[in-house]
Amino acid sequence: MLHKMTRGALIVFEGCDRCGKTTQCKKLVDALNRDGGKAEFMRFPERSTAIGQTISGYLEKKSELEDHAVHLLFSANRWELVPKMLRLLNSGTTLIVDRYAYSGVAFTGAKPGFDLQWCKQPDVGLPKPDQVLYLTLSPEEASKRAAFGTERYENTEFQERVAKNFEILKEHDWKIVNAGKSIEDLHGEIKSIVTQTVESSKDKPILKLWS
Ligand code: FDM
Repeated sequence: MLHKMTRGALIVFEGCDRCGKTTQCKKLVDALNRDGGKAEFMRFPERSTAIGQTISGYLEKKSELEDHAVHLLFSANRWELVPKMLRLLNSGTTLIVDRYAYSGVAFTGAKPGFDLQWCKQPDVGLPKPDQVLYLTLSPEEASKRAAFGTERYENTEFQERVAKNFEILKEHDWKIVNAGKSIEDLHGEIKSIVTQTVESSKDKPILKLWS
């Protein structure tokens, strides 16, 4: 008997700096693969491409770029990965993605003179996540963690403006997860949410973001 191939789910992690997004993404990919599913880790910016290398130089403060121009590069970096994302999703692989268009809007929108509506436009039509997990951390918990690094945007004042933008971008179906707990407890909570999403997305079409 022929079985219809079911698709993978598009799972996006967003949240503040140092809330443990990357650690959780990687643990989740390992757990899903161990359970017999197919899952892959992706992150944005994806620094390995030509566009990604330009972005990386900018984040490392090795180069300067005009704010609108770099915003469009971050978006282009997502669009250039869309064919790969769709290929993987349609072949049944769940994608666990560390940052996506919401970071794009929240970060650029934290710069003076930027309007969130303008910021969203270049990402309209990207594959829409089946689930966004938004990791939050209280300022007290955040201050207990390692200090900020030296990349662009890594300072308290900017991050506070970013957090406000995430609050505005947040949609009713986001899962808000308090990251102020142990790695294992957080992982357990996330895994149970994502396992349900993987199941419920199987027969649904992939929708388009913000359209
Ligand atoms: N960032 C990330 C943006 O400004 N725009 C974007 O579209 C994306 C995806 O880049 F400061 C910022 C957010 C963060 C930096 O850092 C990437 P990490 O530590 O590699 O996630």
